[in-house]
Amino acid sequence: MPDLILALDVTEKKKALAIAEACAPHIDAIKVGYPLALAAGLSIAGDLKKTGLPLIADFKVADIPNTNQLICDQVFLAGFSAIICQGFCGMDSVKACVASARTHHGECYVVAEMSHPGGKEFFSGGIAEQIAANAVIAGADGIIAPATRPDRVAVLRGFVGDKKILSPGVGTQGGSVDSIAELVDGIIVGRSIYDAPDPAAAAQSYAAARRRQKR
Ligand code: FNU
Repeated sequence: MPDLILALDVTEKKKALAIAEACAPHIDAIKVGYPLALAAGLSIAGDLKKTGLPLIADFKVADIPNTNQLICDQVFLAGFSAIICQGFCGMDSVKACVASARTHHGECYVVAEMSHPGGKEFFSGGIAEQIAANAVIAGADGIIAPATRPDRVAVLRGFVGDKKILSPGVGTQGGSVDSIAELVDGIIVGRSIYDAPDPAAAAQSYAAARRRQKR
């Protein structure tokens, strides 16, 4: 059964914390991206830690190795347990993120292919496969691959073996739990939970849906 990860892209700090607390019993981790981190500051990690859930920083880190390492160090020192980086900057840049993760006993995930329609423009044609293979060689904990294209996730699984695949794009972007759950280790859901009239109920129903799946 894959984890259910809440993408908390809510820019009002109070609202974000209330949604996190309400959804916490039904989810396995919280993913924070630029929208919330820029609105509330990195200290949001300290506030969200009160849920007791792992916190994933989705900053899609994409710089030279030294800068990547400096960014990741700050993320882990703030209390996050995992970082998401881009893979297209090359193996050395990914390795710097992995090294920071190891130093801080955290995890590192590499975006292999993005879930939006434009994600097909540059990630197709073998690049995503190469990024996935590099992620394994760099010692990353796993990759990010699109729930909007389960066929692509199946292909990328062949490149990462037992490494984890976390998959965004379920709900608002058109991906479904039924078509992706058996292929991945984590399902990332944002708007379909936090914009729902009752976010906790929405989280509960996504949790139940992925429980019906085998993996
Ligand atoms: P929702 N996200 C994504 N596609 O959607 N990190 C990717 O390829 C990727 C991501 C994030 O659509 C996106 O930034 F690499 O509201 C957002 O935080 O369910 C979340 O996953 C999806 O949000």
